[in-house]
Order: sequence, then C-alpha cells, then structure tokens
Amino acid sequence: MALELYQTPSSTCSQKVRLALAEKGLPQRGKDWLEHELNLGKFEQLEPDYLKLNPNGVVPTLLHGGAVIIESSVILEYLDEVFPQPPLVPADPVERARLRAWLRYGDEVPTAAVRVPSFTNVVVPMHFENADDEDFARHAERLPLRKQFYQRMTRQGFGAKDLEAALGQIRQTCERIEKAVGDRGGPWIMGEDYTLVEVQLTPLIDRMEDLGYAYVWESLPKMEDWWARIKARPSYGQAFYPGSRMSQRYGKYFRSAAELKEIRGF
Ligand SMILES: N[C@@H](CCC(=O)N[C@@H](CS)C(=O)NCC(=O)O)C(=O)O
Repeated sequence: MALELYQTPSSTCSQKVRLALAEKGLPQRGKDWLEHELNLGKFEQLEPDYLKLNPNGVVPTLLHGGAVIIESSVILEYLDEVFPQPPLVPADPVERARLRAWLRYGDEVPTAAVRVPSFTNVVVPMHFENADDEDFARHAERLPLRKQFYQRMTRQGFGAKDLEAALGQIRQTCERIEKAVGDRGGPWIMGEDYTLVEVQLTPLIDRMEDLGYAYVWESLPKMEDWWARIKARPSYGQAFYPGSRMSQRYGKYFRSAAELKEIRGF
C-alpha cells in the first residue's frame, strides 16, 4: 500500500490527516492506507525506530512511496498536492495566501491552546498524578519537542490562569470563524468551498466539545451552524470513528470540564 500513516486514534493532529484523507476519498484504514497505531500512553512515539522517521517524537507521520512526511499541516498541503481532487486549497494565489495565514494561525493559537485542557483533564490524570517528581522530570527530559512544555505544566497539570488563557484563545478562534463565515457569505470559512482550514480546525473544536467546553462558543450562531455542517459531512464520521475520542478511549482518567471544576475548583 502506497500510503502509510503512523497515528493515534485520539490525537487531534492524526485526526486532521484522517479527515483530509477522507475528503480525498481515502477514508478506510487497512484499505486506502496502512495504519501503524502508536500508543502514546506507552510512549511508543519515543521508540528509537519511530524517532528515525519523526525526530520530533510526535504523531502523525505519513509515508508515501517511501517518502517520509511529518508535521500535520504540512501533510495536509502535501495530500492536496498529490491527490488534487477534490481540491481543498483555492486556485487563486491571493486566496491561497489567505488559507495559509489561517493554517499558521491554527497551528500557533488554537492548536497550542487545546493542549492545555487536553493535558490537564486527561493526560496528566492518566500518566503523572501518581508519578513522583523524578519520574516526571525524567519523562520530560526524553521529549525532543515538549520538554519545556512539560516543565511549565508540572505533573499536576496546568492551573486556573493557564486554562483561562487557553479558553480565551479558543474563543478568539471561534469569533474569527463567526466573522469569516459572515464576511465571506459562507457556508465555509473561505467562502463557498470547504478547504484545509476546516480540516485543520475540526479536530480542535471536536476536542473542546468532547471535553465539555462547548460553552466557549455560545452566542456565535454562524460558527455553530458551520460546526453542524462539518459534522454532517461523511468525512467527519469516517475520521472520527467510534473509539477515537478521548472520552471514549480514556474512561476513568477522562475528566470533563465539569468534573475538573468539581475536583480542582476551576
Ligand atoms: N506540530 C506537530 C505536533 C504533533 C503533536 O503534538 N502530536 C501529539 C498528538 S496530537 C503527540 O504526538 N504527542 C506526543 C506527546 O505528547 O508525547 C504536528 O502538527 O504534526
């Protein structure tokens, strides 16, 4: 099989790639692309053989005809180039520049923000609450890309201030979606066509909804309609197959927004 994807079902960056594959008519694991599932809980992303493919020690990694492609947003653009139909990037250069500006914003702001509740509500309870400081520090040392992130987070997870700041960034993203859909006449962010911008943002909004933070986009009716339209597309169900959300996967370790508030007061 020409396409191989190293991925994790519940990873937002893997979900992005699965969504792009589904939009390109390549939705099925095992049929359209070969799946290598990595268990992040067992730190398989840090195994030496995987680090040879992806020195950053993160998923996803795409293999296509022997070429190794890393970085989920780069993978999205690559897939659009090698599978041009249906196009997920506008033909006009100015529109393409607008799309890329959205992709950069998506990587810099909401992608980073979504990590804060994801780690605080699920990853920390699962791996680190019962670890000691030394184990935690040793794990952080092993991470090619996220050592400082872990050190800032601590093994208790992020605190109220960081969570509030992250929710503010998600709110900003949702307000920008509201405005773009309104200004460009919809139904999508770039206007008439569904593009990689939707592909990039979908897993982030889905994660926030899964964690119980959908209240962040209250009173943004155009954004809510946009979200309903995304969920109605066949690609959404194909990429977010049963068992691919944190709430379905991590059972007793999963803390919703409401549960976190009860336990930690924020
Ligand atoms: N910039 C990278 C980030 C990838 C990333 O952070 N992946 C997460 C899952 S969504 C991961 O592998 N985390 C492993 C870890 O935290 O150790 C991309 O977009 O591909």
